[in-house]
Amino acid sequence: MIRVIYPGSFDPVTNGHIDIILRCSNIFDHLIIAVLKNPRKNPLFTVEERVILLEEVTKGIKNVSVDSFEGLLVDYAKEKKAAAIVKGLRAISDFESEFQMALMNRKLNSKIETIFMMTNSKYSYISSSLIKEIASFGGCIDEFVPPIVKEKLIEKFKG
Ligand code: COD
Repeated sequence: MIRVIYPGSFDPVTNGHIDIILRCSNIFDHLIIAVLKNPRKNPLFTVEERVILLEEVTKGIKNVSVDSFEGLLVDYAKEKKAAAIVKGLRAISDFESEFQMALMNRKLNSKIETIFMMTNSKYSYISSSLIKEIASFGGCIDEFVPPIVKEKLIEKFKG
């Protein structure tokens, strides 16, 4: 049984994240999507809202579950008996920070591997921050997020 963790902020989940989730669900026995509770960040969606959105958009995928965590990712991975951490890579800029985090995570726990999934070129330019910015100015985000996420973004910016 190979269980892996896909960690992130997911503020909110985008089609780029979903593509990585779907591809991982075809390779591994079980994928845990782990939403970081980070008190130092100022997210648009609460952790609970982000978890609900992820559950909603992945409900048809049997070997995927959604959870949240705080503290060090390597400690969470150990607790969940995960074989590896999965990260998505979009560009060279992602690589630099992800490379640093992968090496640090290995230093903190030598048993945990980091696996990188190359972005789908269709989604390579999508990020949660850009989507939030576009939505905040009333731009069209249909191609970038599932309809439920679009709906929640519109609600947030109306408020
Ligand atoms: N295509 C492919 N992959 C994508 C796309 C896309 N369009 N968009 C995002 N991704 C990937 C990202 O590269 C990332 O791997 C993942 O999806 C999640 O992305 P985000 O933006 O939602 O989440 P991040 O990058 O803010 O998450 C950072 C972590 C939560 C993973 C990190 O901060 C962490 O591990 N924190 C825990 C504390 C800890 O252990 N710190 C020490 C680290 S060494």
